[in-house]
Amino acid sequence: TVKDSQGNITKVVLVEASGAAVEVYLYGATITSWKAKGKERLFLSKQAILDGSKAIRGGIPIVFPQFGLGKLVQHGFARTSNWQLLGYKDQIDGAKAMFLLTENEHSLSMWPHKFRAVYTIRLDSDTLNLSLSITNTNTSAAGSFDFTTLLHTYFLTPSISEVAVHNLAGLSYTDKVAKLDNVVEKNDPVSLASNVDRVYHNAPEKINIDISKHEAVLLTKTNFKDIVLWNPWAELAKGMADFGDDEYKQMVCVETGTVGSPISLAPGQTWEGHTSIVLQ
Ligand code: TA6
Repeated sequence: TVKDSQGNITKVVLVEASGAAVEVYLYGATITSWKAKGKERLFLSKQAILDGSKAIRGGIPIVFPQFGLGKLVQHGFARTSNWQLLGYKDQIDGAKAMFLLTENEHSLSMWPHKFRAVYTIRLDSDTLNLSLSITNTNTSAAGSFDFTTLLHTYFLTPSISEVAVHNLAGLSYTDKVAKLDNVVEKNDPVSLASNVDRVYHNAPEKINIDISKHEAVLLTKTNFKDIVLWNPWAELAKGMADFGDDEYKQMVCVETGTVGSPISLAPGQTWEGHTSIVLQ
């Protein structure tokens, strides 16, 4: 654990027996690095702001309780909240860390609900397993709430031109660039050669991603319905203070979330979603 001058933990470095490692900022419970088989697998902007004043540009920000624009701040407050470290273990069969976020003055000022979010990271030699559970801890019967949620994963690639995302053909997607709904994906695999910002609805549990000519990952999801595919490309990159003008060439966001339609929880109910990234 890394502490600040007041002795508060700001970052956890989790190392697994094979040498695989993740770095997690308690700010947003944001994974900022995942090294496996000796290589960094996630993109983190060289201009990412890491002092807690803005969501971290890269790694795996947690989007909760709102994906995108809406009543709350863009992508909700989870990624800009200080989570608590519940505990961590370097286990023989994998290293594990758990983080907690509950309602607080900041969240209640935007979203009048009591909740408990528990984020579990489990690391094996070639796999990163992520679980997010959300419990409605409101007491009154009227205390149901809806939310959308997503793991905003930035994959590192040597070149965006080598990226190919499989298993999306035939899906209906919302194209946020063309501002079109119900577009049917005809390509298999999908490659990116311009600004892409799409929500693929009801995507399969297994998505094969060619990261480059020589590397691939298998992204699996349970209880996350949708896949978001995003690359800002050159124009939008220029307008992002925490993102280098050319960094769009080294990243692709392939995100697992339930964003098309909200999840509803009555008091006492829990939703849990899982995502794993396996090196191929
Ligand atoms: O990943 C999809 C998306 O919703 C894009 O529309 C883009 O806004 C991106 O998230 C990044 O959002 P941010 O608030 O982190 O700049």
